[in-house]
Amino acid sequence: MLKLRSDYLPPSYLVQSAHLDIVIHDDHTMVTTRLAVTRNPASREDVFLLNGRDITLCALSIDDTVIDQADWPLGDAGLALGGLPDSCVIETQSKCDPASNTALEGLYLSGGMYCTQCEPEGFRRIGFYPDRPDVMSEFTVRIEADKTYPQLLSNGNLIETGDAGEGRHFAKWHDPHPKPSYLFACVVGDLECAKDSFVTASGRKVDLHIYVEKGNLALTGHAMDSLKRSMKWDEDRFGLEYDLDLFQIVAVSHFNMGAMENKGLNIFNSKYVLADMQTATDADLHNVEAIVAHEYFHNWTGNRVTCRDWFQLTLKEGLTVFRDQSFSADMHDEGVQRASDVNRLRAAQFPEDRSPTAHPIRPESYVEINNFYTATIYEKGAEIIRMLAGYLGRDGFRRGMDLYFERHDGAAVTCDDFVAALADANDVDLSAFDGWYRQAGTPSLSVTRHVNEAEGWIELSFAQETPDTAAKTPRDPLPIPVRLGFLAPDGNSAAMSLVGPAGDNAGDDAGNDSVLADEHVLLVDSAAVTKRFKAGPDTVVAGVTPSILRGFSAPVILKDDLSEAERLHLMAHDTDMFNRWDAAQTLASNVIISGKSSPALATAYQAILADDSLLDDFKADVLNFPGITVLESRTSPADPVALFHSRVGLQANLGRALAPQIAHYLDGDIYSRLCASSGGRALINQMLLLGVAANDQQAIEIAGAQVLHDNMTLSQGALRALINSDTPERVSGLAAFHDRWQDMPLVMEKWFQMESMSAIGGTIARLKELMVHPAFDPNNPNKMRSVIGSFMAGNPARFYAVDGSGFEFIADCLIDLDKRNPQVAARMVLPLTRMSAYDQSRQAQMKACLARIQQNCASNDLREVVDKAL
Ligand code: B3K
Ligand code: ZN
Repeated sequence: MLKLRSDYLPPSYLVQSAHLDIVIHDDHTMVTTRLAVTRNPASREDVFLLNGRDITLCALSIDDTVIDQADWPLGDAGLALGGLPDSCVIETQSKCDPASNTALEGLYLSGGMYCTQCEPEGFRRIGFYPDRPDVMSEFTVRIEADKTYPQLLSNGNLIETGDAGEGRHFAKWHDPHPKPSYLFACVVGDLECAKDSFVTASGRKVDLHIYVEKGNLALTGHAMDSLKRSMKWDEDRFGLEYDLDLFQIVAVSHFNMGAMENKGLNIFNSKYVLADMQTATDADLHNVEAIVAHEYFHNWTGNRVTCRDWFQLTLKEGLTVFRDQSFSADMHDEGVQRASDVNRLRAAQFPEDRSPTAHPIRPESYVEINNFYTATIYEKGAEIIRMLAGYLGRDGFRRGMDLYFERHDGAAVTCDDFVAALADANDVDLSAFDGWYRQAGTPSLSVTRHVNEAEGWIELSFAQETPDTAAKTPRDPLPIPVRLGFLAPDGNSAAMSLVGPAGDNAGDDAGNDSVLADEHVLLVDSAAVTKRFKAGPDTVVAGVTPSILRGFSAPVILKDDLSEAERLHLMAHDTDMFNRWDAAQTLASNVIISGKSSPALATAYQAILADDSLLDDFKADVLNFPGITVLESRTSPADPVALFHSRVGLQANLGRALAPQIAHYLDGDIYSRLCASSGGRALINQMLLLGVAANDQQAIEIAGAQVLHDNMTLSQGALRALINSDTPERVSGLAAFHDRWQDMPLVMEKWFQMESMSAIGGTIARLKELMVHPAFDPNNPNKMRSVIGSFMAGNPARFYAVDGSGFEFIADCLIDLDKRNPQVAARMVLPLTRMSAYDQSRQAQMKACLARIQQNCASNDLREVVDKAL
C-alpha cells in the first residue's frame, strides 16, 4: 500500500507505560504486551491500531476483561480496536518463532543468540503494539529464558533478576526515557563482555559493556576506545551528555545493515565492532569508529528527539551522519575526511538521483519504508545539514541545536521543526532551504568567467539547474552556498574583493564590499547570478585561477570553464585541500574518459608525491581515481567495461611514469617506515596498485609477499593490487589468504570480496563455487554482500559483460534471496535498476532480468523497487 506524507494523522491513543514479558523457548517465544493507554486529545480517530505481523495472537483483554477470540478485531495490519474507554489497560499475548525468522527483522536467532531489529517496523513482528515512531512510552521489560543463556539484555537499567524454575531465569529492565517501539531491543545469549567506564562532564560514571560471541573479546578494544572518544566529543562539541548509567553494545553476525541505535543497547553488525590491526584494515577501523560514533550520537539526535513519522527519517539520519562526519574530521584530517565523504556521495547518491528510485531527502510517498534507508536520506541529508551549519556558522548552528533540544526533548518531530529551531535561534529566515527537502535531483551549477584585464576584475556568472528525475518533484532554484577563492600564478592566494554588481544576496559576504579577502562565500539562490571580484593593485587578473566550491560547499555538480593547466595549478597549490584533491579527480577522469594520456598529469602526481608538506593519506587519495559509477555520469551512454579497462590503463601508464617513485617507496627502510603508519600503508598500497598495473615485476613480487603481512591493511592492499593481474602471484596470494583465515568467518568475507571482484578469476562459475564454500552462509547478509554485492560494485568487467550473463546470474540470486531476506534483496537489486546510463542492448538485458524478478518476487520490498524501475 502506498503511504503519503500528506496523509499523516496523529495516533488516536498514547501509551503511558508499556510492560513487556518475553518468554523464550527453543521452538517458540511468547510475548505479552500490557499497555496503559489514554486517548490522544490531538486526534479525532476512534480506532486504535495495534500492529502485528507474522505473529499469532493468543489472548486479548481490556482492563482485565478477557475478550473472546471470536470478537478479536484482527485484520491484515493487526488489531484495530474501536470503542475503547478514554483510558484503559490493553493486554495481548502472542507467539512468534525467532528460529525461522530469516528476514532478520523483529526477534531472530543469529549464531545461537536471540536478538532484535525493530527499526523501522520490526516491533510488530515481536508483539502487538502501536508500532509508529510518534507513540513514545516508558518501557519495563521482563525476559525469561533457559539458564544456558546467561545474558538477558534490554534497554535502560537492570532492576531485577531471579530464578524462574526448571533451569530457567529472568531479568527485568526499566528504561526511564520514553521511546518509540523502534528503539526497543532485547538480546539473549551466552556471550563474553568487555567492560569499561566513562565519567561524564557532570561527573556521572557510566558503565560501558560490549558483548561479543565467545572468543572475540580481544577484538573489542578499538570499538571501546571509539565509544569513549564519541562520548567526549558530543559533550565538547554539542554539550550533550549520556543519560543512563549503562551503555551496552552487542555484536551479532547476522545483521541487515551496519548497526542500530536502540536506547542504551546498540546492536551492531559484528563487522563494525570486532577489529584489530591483524584482522581489519585501517579503513575498517575507521568505519568502526565512525559507526560507533554514529549510533552513539543518535542517543540525542534520534532517540531523545525522534521522528514524527518515517517521512522525516533524514531528521535523525542526515543530522547524525553530519555529526559523525564532523567527529571523524576532528579525530583525523579534515581535508582527507571531506574528500572521502564527497567521494561516497558522488559514487552512491548522485547515481541514485539519476535512477528510477530517485527521491527527495524527505520523500512524499513509499510502499516499504525499509527501501528508504538510502544514500539520499543519509548522505545527501547530511550535506543539507552541512549547508545550514555553514550558513549559520559554528556558534549559530550550536545555538540552533541547543534550541532544538530545549523545545523538543522527549518528542517526535518533523524536519520543519528542526529548521525552525535553527532559524529562530539565529533570528534568520531559512525558508528557502525547504527546497532541498522537497526536491530530488542533483542540481548542476555552471560557472562562466569574464575577465577584464584593464579594469582588473573577474566576473563569475553562475547558472543553476535541477534535472528532471523519476520523483517528478519541483525544480525550483535552490539556495547554493558557494565558497571560493583565487590563486595567483605563483600558487599563493590572490586576495580579491567582491564588488557587486548591485543587488547582492543576503548571506553573502557582500557586506564587506571592497575588502580584499582570500576566500568568499556567496549564496546563489536564483537561476542565474553574476558576481564581480576586483583584484588588489598588485594582481594581474589574467593569470588568476578561481577555486570554486571549496570544501564542496553544496551537493551540486559543478561545471566550470577551467583549462587543464588551471586544474593542474589547483592540484599543485590550492590552499583548500578538498579542491586540490578534486582537481586531480577531474583531471584523472578526463584522461580515463578521453583515453588520451596526459604527461602533465603524471608530472603533477610526481610533484604531489615529492611534497613533504602533504599527508601520506592525502597523497594516496589523490592517486585513487574516481570509481566506475562516478565516471559513468560523465559519459552517455556509459560503457562500464570500457571505463574499467581505461581506468586500469591509466593506472598502468602512471605506474610506468612513476616507476622511480614506486621503487623508492617500496624500498627497504622507507618501506618499513611507511608500513608503520596508516597513511604510509595507504601510500604503499597505492604504489603497489600502480606498479602491478604496469606489470612491474618488482611490485608484483612485493605484493605477493605482502599478502602474508601481519597487518591486514597491507595484506588486503597487496591482494587488491593483484586481483586484476594475470599472474601466478594473484592465484597464490588468494590461496594463501584463504588458508590463513579460513577459521575466521569475518576475515573470510574479505577473501570472498577479493575473489568476486577479480576481473580475471571472478567468473560466474567461480561465484557459484564461493556460494557453496564452507565459510559461506546464504542467510548471512555480510556473506551475500561480500560475494554478490562486491561483484556488482567491484567487478564491472564481468557484471556488465556484453552477453548479459552478469545480470542473469544476479537476477537468479535475488529471486532466491528475496524468499529469505526481502530487505537485503531490495537493496542489492539497485544496480540492476540503473539502466538509463547504458546503451540499448544493456538496457534490454537489464529490463528482461527485472521483468523476471518482478514475476517471481515474493516481497513488497523488492516489488516496490522493481516496479519503479520498470
Ligand atoms: N537507524 C539504523 C538503520 C535502521 C535500518 C532499517 N532498515 C541505523 C542507523 O542509521 O544508525
Ligand atoms: Zn543512523
